[in-house]
Amino acid sequence: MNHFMKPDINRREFIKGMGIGIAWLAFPGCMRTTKKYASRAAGDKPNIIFIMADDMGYGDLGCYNKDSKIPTPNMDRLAEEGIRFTDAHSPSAVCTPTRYGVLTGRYCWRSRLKKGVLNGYSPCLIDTRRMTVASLLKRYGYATACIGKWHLGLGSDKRADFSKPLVPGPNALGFDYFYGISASLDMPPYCYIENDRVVKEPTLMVEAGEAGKDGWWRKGPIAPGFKHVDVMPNLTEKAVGYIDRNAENSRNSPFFLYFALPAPHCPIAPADFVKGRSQAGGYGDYVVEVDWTVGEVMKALERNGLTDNTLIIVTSDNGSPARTKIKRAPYSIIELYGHYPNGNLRGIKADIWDGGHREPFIARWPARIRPGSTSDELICLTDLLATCAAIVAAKLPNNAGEDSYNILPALLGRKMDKPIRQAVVHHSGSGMFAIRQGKWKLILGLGSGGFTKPSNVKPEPGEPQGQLYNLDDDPAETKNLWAQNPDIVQHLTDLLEKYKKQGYSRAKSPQR
Ligand SMILES: [Ca+2]
Repeated sequence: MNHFMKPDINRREFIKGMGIGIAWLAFPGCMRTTKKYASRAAGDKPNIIFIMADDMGYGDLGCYNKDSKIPTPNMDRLAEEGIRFTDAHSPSAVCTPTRYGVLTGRYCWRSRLKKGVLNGYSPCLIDTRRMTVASLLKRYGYATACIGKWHLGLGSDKRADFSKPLVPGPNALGFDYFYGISASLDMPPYCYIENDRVVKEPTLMVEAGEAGKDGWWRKGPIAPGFKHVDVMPNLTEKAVGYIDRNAENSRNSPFFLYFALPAPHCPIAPADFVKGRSQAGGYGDYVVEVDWTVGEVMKALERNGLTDNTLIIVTSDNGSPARTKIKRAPYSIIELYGHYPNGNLRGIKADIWDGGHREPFIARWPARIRPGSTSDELICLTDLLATCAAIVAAKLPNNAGEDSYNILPALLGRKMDKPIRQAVVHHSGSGMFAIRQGKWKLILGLGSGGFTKPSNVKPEPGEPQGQLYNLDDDPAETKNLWAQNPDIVQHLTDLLEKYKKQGYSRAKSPQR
């Protein structure tokens, strides 16, 4: 099979395309009033697929960066058929805390994890009494699945025992079905897990991948037959199989698929069929594989007639590390290939600068979202929970989604007189804070807070204690305006303190 054949636009597709246009004309009111929207949504809930790549940058996709050295035709097409956000942020610049925020609608720094990430044996981070996107949607009749990289901890022991049931895990947090891997693909144990059991026990040992090479991973237990290079195609097959199996039922009981890809995080392990497809080395080829996966999901929707009423979102959990002379990757994508994985943004994965956490964010839902649109609305991946609540016309309980805003009005292109979010809080790999409101971004510290050196700089006496940037004039964060704008520094510092102290940042106070 040629995985890169352009999909044929046949007559059926053409007529379906016409249908989308007619649907728009039939429901013009749904664009203007939330009430009308909600009443229709209650009887016609969309399937929801949330695809999150791992370490894919803002500048990797052609639709975000015309100079990208990586062909991403499927994600570009998704953007053409939906909406592309230019100012979307992951709540953290590293893996675990972003995933916590996506599923719970709450900033992870409010949990026990104040910096860094979990490992493959860590206990479950999310309190099982807490609402997740999956448990909310399940309550509203959805079938729910998590496929891919979990990285939110399994079990309650200090160190998980993979020969025993891994409880609590995704199944305890609202997912009917889980298939995937414990953590990042460079973290042992290397084995697949289905629901709460390993598919094959990791009874063998594998040495660490060679330092400085694309294929680097940590030494540790591995299941017989497990190959890193197979993981992306296997997970894609599982996700597509899930869509096929649920297609028939989805008219009565829609599905939610949280599909967390392990690529293009290291080990850089592109499948043979994508090798050489990009002009950005193995890393670029692995992004091509991400794009292939998105294309396979789109095809599965098409062949099952589910495209129109499925909301599919594609994003990433943090910025690209650009393999920029960090730890085990002593070379630079930028220097070797002239490819800028985070576009013109400053910094890389783990940093507090936008390169660490401003993400590609594409949403397609032909029944509702106007094709080919873009939005510069400031949003955060924690917004998934409140947005899903709005889609199923549910009221978010007071003890859930403390940092989640409903971005449905922005997805639907409604005219708004003020921003949806009051502000977004950013958080770096080492736990440095920043807060963004309108054009202003305040960073509570000096340095990157992440992988770019220096990470943390102690201010000299009389020097600014942090960084203040005007992103309208200076999107690359080059001119620190802290000293000139004490009022703005004070206002944003106070707002961040308020969010920390009160335990939430969304519009309405959760009552406890
Ligand atoms: Ca990541």
